[in-house]
Amino acid sequence: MPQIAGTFDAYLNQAVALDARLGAAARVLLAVAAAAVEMTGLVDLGRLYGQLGASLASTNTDGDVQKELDVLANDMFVGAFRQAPVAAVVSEEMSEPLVLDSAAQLAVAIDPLDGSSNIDSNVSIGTIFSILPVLAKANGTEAHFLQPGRMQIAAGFVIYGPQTSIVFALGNGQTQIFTLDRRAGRFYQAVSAPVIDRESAEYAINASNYRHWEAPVRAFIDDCEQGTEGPLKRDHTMRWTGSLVADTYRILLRGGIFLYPGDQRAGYNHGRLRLLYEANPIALIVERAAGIATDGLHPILDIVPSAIHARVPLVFGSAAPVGLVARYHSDPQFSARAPLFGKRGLMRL
Ligand code: AFP
Repeated sequence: MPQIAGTFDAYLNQAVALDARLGAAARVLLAVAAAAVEMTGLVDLGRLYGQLGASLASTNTDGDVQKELDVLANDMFVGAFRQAPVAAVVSEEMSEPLVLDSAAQLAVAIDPLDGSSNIDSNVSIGTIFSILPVLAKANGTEAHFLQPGRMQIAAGFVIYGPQTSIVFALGNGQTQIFTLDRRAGRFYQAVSAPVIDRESAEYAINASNYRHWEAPVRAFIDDCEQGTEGPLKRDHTMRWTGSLVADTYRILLRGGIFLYPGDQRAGYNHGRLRLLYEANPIALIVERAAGIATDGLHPILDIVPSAIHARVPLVFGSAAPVGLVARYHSDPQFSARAPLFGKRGLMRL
């Protein structure tokens, strides 16, 4: 008889029973889960939402116009946070922080629908969230969000794919994966405390940007491509979904390294991904699964944000390759060896 999986509520109740200070964050996680169930219903429709939504909007008594799914996702999650102890929200969809209950204890940063350009190609997309304690003394609302990611009380993401799952870490706990039983509308524990393999020969990067990368990143990818004939002495494989949550979920379950480095394109010198509501949540759940997350060299969770929408280069996953990339960045002698492999044509067989 298969073990009946524990429910999301039961996990949260147990965590709060062990540490009452997690009560407020648990309520925010319940709000995320409730909004995720609602979002699943819309994401499942894909383009049909556009048609059905338009017809619904035309019958809507408020005369609501048809909204892009990512704007709608923002409204949905902000609405859910109004029912939870949330003092303020930062969102990729809002230029400024939104104050909710100024007496509440938590500040939430969110990417309501990451990977939204993938909706039309039916690729998994997600909602990424970060829960921080408000500061006792803050010079303005933004100050609550300019804390290093190590201060997060909880963080994670919802992935809307073949399954809808919520992947998170709460308090000092290890990463957890709860999957939605659509029939019951409830989340059940699917994977408890996944451990990212220390080694991996699978990397995720948008290889079309090769010519824009800095030398250490080019050198590392060159060495991966050279497989058994190169300095890493093993063949590699590559995956790139264009969806951060999908790549993260795969790495949690089978290892790998994800790289979105800074590059020489205008506006990409700090990469594409945002520190507050993409890199920090991903870094927390990766570290709590025995992985590593850096900006190429330094731990993501130690970085003090310069602004609420600041971007950061992001390298995370299996400890060995992420550590190796840091060495390519930090060790001139080591990276000096690598350019011999990095120049197209030289040393290529
Ligand atoms: P969108 O939300 O615009 O689809 O971007 C998705 C994303 O932020 C992240 O989920 C992917 O890992 C990354 O961008 C893909 O970036 P490229 O399109 O430059 O490969």
